[in-house]
Amino acid sequence: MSSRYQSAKQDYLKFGIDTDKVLERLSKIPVSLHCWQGDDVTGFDHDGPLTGGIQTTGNYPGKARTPEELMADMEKVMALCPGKKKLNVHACYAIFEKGEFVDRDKLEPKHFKKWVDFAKKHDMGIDFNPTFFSHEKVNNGLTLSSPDEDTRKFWIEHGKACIRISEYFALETGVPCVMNIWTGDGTKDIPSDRLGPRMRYKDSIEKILAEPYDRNLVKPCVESKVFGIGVEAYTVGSAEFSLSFAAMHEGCLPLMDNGHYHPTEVVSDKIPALLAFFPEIALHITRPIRWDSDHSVLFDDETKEMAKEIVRCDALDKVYMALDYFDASINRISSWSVGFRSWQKALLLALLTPNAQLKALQDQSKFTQLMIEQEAVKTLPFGDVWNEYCSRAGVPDDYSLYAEIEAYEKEVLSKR
Ligand code: RNT
Ligand code: ZN
Repeated sequence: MSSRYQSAKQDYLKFGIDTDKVLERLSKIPVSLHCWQGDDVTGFDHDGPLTGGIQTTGNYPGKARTPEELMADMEKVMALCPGKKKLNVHACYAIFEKGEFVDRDKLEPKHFKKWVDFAKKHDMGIDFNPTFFSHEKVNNGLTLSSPDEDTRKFWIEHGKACIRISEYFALETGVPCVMNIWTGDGTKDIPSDRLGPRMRYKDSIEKILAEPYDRNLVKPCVESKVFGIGVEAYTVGSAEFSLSFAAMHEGCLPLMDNGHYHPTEVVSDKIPALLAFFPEIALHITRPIRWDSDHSVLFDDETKEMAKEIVRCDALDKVYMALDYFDASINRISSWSVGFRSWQKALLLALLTPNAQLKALQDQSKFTQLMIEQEAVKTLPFGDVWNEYCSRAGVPDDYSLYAEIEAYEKEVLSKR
């Protein structure tokens, strides 16, 4: 234990915070690590482009091309990041036998057995996502909201298959599976009917959720969005639509992705708003720059604020936290790790904040003192506690991270 940590521990104790307890607690909070950062959201079931209004930009060398490469890269990321991980898989990452192909409406648990083995090896639960994009049956940009009944039927069947796979994940791992429904459905230009697609989307999700499943094992979510690339004028699954759907369907969670709102809106403020109504909610943690650009998460103000709200609301077991970014312009392992580590830092900072004292000042309307104390907390020796956390987890600190990533690039990525 470093002398700097010893000294930091005393500083935090003055605010009534036991850093050892905080480190212990943080190490047990699961955060979903998305498999799709490793290959630019490509997956293994198609050769076509990434669609659905999302985009990865950049072509840094070394992208994972096979399940083996992707899993090896994830293992590297996990070895570089402190904290408990959960695995987040998309349906397009189904792993087929040689020569086998199964379309998305017919996917079965067996196509994800290798992911289960991988999760078990690392003692992780699994979250899941039907993939309603990058597929020839996306019809004029529409899937679950399509006016074409065959199209809609296909995607409903895909959703149902994913419920069954989610339940399989939960049964195999012993950890509930959060299954997130997101579609990029929408139109590029001004629609002449905004209600029709939403009514069909609503009906489709209801049909998907009519698939029998154990509510304790599968946690379905609906993710909203403001707009996507090529779908600028109208998004079927808007914020109001998705939130209302979740509110009206018991057991369905709203999922907020912090890249999916107007630039002056903040998800940190929405978290306590939803917690006033929902027993559980879900998050996609990303970093938007001017749009839903999905840059790697950093230890920036809004990231800190979101973590603070979850901790302050005593909601660590009510908020399912998943990362969702894809940067292909830099070393992908680095993007992945910096993002995961940044969210760990944000949670750590939140847990090291004397929230009860600060809340009391607000409740007593002592706003002068509140401002001073909120500022004082910012310069506490957080970095020393973070370094101790990394050291206890056996992962590199921020200063040695690059060397490890560089070595992996040299030994593994550059040979692809
Ligand atoms: C897209 C949504 C969605 C996807 C993933 C790959 O804007 O954020 O969650 O990023 O499903
Ligand atoms: Zn998302």
